[in-house]
Amino acid sequence: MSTIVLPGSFDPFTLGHLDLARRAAGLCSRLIIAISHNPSKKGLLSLEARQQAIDETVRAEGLDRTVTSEVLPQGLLVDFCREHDAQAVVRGIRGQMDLAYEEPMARMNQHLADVDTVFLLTDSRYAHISSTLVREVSHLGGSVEDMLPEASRRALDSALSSS
Ligand code: COD
Repeated sequence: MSTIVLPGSFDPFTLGHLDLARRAAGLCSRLIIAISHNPSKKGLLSLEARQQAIDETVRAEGLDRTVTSEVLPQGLLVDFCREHDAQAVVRGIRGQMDLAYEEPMARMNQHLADVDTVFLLTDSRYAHISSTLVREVSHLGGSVEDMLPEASRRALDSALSSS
């Protein structure tokens, strides 16, 4: 049984993330979406709200036989991979900037625990979408409806109305 971990902040989980998860799920028998608090990013949704939106989306897309989600505990991603018997991490590459950000992390995870990273090139329909820009656009009153699955839209609306 092959297991791959898709780590990320997913704040919120976008159509780009969904496309990545769907394609990664096709490469393994189990895909774990690991939701992380990234200290270098200012968060909006709680980790629980992100997980709920991901789980609803995964069910709605019929991916729940292969894809599960977990909140990443504090600590190293490679320890999480070891605990879950995962052979690799998967990450999406939208362009050169993503590659520059990902390369040292992938090398470090390889060095620490022999955990490889599989990179998937983002579908060009989603290459301009990032959670950071989605948060900014929606915060400033712009529409992000066509960038998010339904459950993420609801989670974002609810977080914005209570912030
Ligand atoms: N289309 C396709 N893929 C996309 C899109 C899109 N539109 N947007 C984002 N993605 C990809 C990203 O490239 C990334 O691969 C993945 O989706 C998740 O993206 P984000 O932005 O939600 O996640 P990040 O980059 O904030 O994730 C942070 C990590 C989980 C990498 C980080 O917090 C971490 O590694 N934590 C573990 C601690 C650790 O082990 N540290 C040592 C690392 S060497």
